[in-house]
Amino acid sequence: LETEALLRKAIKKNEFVLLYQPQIDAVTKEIFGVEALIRWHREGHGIIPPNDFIPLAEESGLIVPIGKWVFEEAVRAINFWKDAGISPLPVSINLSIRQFYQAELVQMITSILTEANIDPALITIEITESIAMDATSALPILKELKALGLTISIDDFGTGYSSLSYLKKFPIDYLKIDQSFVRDMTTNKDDRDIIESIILLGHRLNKVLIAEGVETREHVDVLGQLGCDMFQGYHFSKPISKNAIIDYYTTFN
Ligand code: G
Ligand code: G
Ligand code: MN
Ligand code: NA
Repeated sequence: LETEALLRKAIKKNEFVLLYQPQIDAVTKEIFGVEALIRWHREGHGIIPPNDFIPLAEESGLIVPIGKWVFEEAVRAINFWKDAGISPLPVSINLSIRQFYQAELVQMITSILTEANIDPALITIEITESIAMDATSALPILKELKALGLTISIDDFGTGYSSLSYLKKFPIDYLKIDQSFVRDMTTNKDDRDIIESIILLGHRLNKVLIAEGVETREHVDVLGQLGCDMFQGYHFSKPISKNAIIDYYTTFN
């Protein structure tokens, strides 16, 4: 309850910060889009990573107002980049299952996009396989979001307790290859074979493949040979501020 009160205060005091990690096109090597990743700048305690407060935000339901703030801030960033004169950058936003239980998720997203005059195609929703397995609550909402023009992405692909059947039920555009497979892919043949198989499966189903945790030049080379479409990881950039995204863009595009 203590931390819950602190989270409430953090919302009021506007202590959350959104960082953006570049996603790189494997062919052009240009920035294609970004993933939004939240941080809590807690007074007197420095920067708190999401794994240390998102679970509590989910339990307490505070993920709903925090999630709303994430959308508002992401949309401000899109317009900020637009004003800076760089070509539109799609933003991927992580959604917790708890956010699918809120009645007005679609309404909330629609009104934020309409008010800011943002093309829905610039927003990608990232969900995990466990959310996809909760088909009764997630599927109708994802279909609505897809119909609005948003892009749907499966995060941490291949690591959840799930069956592959959701791949045909859900309107999925992107698969994100989990960083646990990428980490050892150059030393562990099983990991490399799993990645190769995910890419074959994904492409056969017309999905765009994004590799996470791309840390080395060797990762880039092997993933490129395997046909991966996009890269995200420290080899290119850590998550950075919306100002720094402009510097990144002007340096590399
Ligand atoms: O940035 P970092 O790698 O520390 O993120 C850790 C986890 O926190 C990731 O699994 C990510 O999905 C989650 N996360 C980051 N930002 C958000 C957010 O805005 N909303 C939700 N629900 N989860 C987030
Ligand atoms: O679970 P999700 O994929 O949403 O979270 C991604 C997490 O991975 C974020 O916390 C982000 O900071 C982190 N991350 C991003 N790139 C790399 C990387 O190249 N290596 C490692 N170890 N972590 C990364
Ligand atoms: Mn993610
Ligand atoms: Na991931």
